[in-house]
Amino acid sequence: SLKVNDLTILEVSANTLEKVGQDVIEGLTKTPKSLPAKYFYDQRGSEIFEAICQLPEYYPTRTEALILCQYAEEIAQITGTCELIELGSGSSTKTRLLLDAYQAQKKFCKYVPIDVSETILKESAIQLQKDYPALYIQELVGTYEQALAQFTPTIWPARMIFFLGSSLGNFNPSQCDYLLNQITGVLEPGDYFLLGIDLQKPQDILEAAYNDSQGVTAAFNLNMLSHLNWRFGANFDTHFFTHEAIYNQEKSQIEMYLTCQSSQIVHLENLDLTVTFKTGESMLTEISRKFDLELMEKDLELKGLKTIKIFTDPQNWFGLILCRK
Ligand code: AVJ
Repeated sequence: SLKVNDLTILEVSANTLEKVGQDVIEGLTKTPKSLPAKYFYDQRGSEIFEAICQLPEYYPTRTEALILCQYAEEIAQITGTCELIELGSGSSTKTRLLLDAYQAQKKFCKYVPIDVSETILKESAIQLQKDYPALYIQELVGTYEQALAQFTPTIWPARMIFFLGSSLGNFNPSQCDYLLNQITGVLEPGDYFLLGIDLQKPQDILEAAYNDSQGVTAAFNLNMLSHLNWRFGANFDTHFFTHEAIYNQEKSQIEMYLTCQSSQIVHLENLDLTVTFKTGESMLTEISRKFDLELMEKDLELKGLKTIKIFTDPQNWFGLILCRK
């Protein structure tokens, strides 16, 4: 752990559970090719994501913020003073709605933001500490899996893990099971879990949200290749790839692809890997599942998480589930 501007930054060893880049090797050597969505979030990727959140077509962020705005007080009332652990905190913008509610009720909390992007995590924590002087902040750099493996029982009256923005939607059903079990494992009976999920809605609205007219989502998708270039010494030429996002009705998920427009040979020096792309070959970079609230409630119940309350917006576009172990 190191001290920066009076903030303690715990860095989870990137090597604890998987060899760095092993997932990239696996994704690029299978057919069809795919890459884990976490590689979107280097510094630039996190910045582009912030821009996505402001897009007129991208409804999830503002819809979830609206719900939080309306119900944060109630959530703070229910949980009381607690240790707040956020998975994928990014800029912590929506989190402020929760922190405001706890502060207004004089419930002094500890906040543990977790993110793979160290820069955005540090910058946000410094700004948060200025705005919430009584808040004890301890940020964690790492993947959800790495970070969750660090927790031991808390000395705080309760703990609430929260996972906003429907980032759970990036995981397929078996990965979801693994993550939800890991989350349950960090909670003691009486602790809370707050989950934000994007809900099923007409295809045209969904596809517009991932094919914005300004091309910000395309830049976000392509940036994953630039990220691999600096992190793994790769030589992807982003000019040869194009962004695609389609809604898969059967699986109720948006699928984002990078499609190669001419045949390519790409070398990833640090991974000792060479891969070839055929003309027109598509690589899956993200799934974004659109959930059903009742099914999710049942799923959580099976994991030992009992739903206390469900919050939604008037259009039922997005849902927040508050549950207790
Ligand atoms: C942050 C993963 C929830 O799936 O909607 C936004 C990421 N990808 N536009 C999503 C994303 C393309 C976002 N999550």
